[in-house]
Amino acid sequence: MTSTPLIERYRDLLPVGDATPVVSLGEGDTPLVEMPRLSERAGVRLVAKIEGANPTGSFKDRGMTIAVSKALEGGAEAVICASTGNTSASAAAYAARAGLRAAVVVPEGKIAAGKLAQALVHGARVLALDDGFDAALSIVRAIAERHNVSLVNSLNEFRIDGQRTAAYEICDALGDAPDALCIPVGNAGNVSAYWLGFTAYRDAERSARLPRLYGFQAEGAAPLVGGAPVERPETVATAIRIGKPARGQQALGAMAESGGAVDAVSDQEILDAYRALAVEEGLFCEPASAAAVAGALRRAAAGGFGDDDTVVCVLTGHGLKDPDTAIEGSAGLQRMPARLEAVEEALFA
Ligand code: AN7
Repeated sequence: MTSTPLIERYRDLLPVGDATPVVSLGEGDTPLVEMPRLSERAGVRLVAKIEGANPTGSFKDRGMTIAVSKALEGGAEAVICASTGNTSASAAAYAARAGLRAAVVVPEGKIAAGKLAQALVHGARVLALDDGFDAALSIVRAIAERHNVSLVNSLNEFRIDGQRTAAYEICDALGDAPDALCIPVGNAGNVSAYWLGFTAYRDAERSARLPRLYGFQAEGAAPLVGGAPVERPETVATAIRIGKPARGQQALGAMAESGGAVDAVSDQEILDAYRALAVEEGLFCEPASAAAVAGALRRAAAGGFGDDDTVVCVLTGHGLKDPDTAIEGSAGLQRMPARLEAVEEALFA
């Protein structure tokens, strides 16, 4: 049997009808994995939701399956998005699957190599701007208003509807919502979607309670923490290099209503968490995703969780997305001649 599309698994909670074509690459149903070593260090149970296990390697696929299915149903000729990388990879793949054209607009030089490779290999038109994500988003919004192309950024409600399903899966796996959820925040669509998902599931009596939501931005790109747009956002976590989050107000409302908070973590904390995940837990995520774990570790150290809490960290994207960051900070290669003695000496001397 082939994988059940996300749309079919949660059809009753999604805005699809009998006439909606199902454009699926086998998204969702991602692993929920204990992090025993980091839990021990934090003094609280930390669990990872591995969104890098989605078909294009990020959580964006949950929203894209709905957004592209609805674009096809609605007769769009093409899809368009601005992106720090993952949205463009996902849009390109789902558009290819649907037989639609895709155009993606990205900040030049600030998108990780794997993501660029994905957009290109799936045949999208890739336009690289001499400016950041925020400028790209305002341009594609204007284009979508003037032409018959469907905007598939998270401003598109269908994206948010699809991304709610991650919350459903977490409740199904744990038997209820966790005590807390830690998540990276860029354009603020995903944290907003999780909150809608947790509340919808509780309202449908498929879970009993709601979690506290803790969102984490990078210090150099933290408009929601600072309370004002950031003109020149900078961070090693290029996925969340966003200065004017489109769903910022909604996300702030969601985090406050949940009893959680928004905070910023430094690039050093992000990279430390990124290495610890890889070396101590065998989990390879991209830097933006590690911001959730950096935030959880910081919050735990400050006594911000209960001893018996279960804290889910959303690892939003796969580490292979950004091979440059992985290699740069690593121990590197040890070159040597192809002789048994040389290898033996290197390993055992
Ligand atoms: C790995 O691809 O904005 O707060 O254009 O790729 O919903 O924006 C990506 C965002 C977290 C933040 N982790 O989610 C894009 C884009 C990863 C991401 C986020 C992104 P939002």
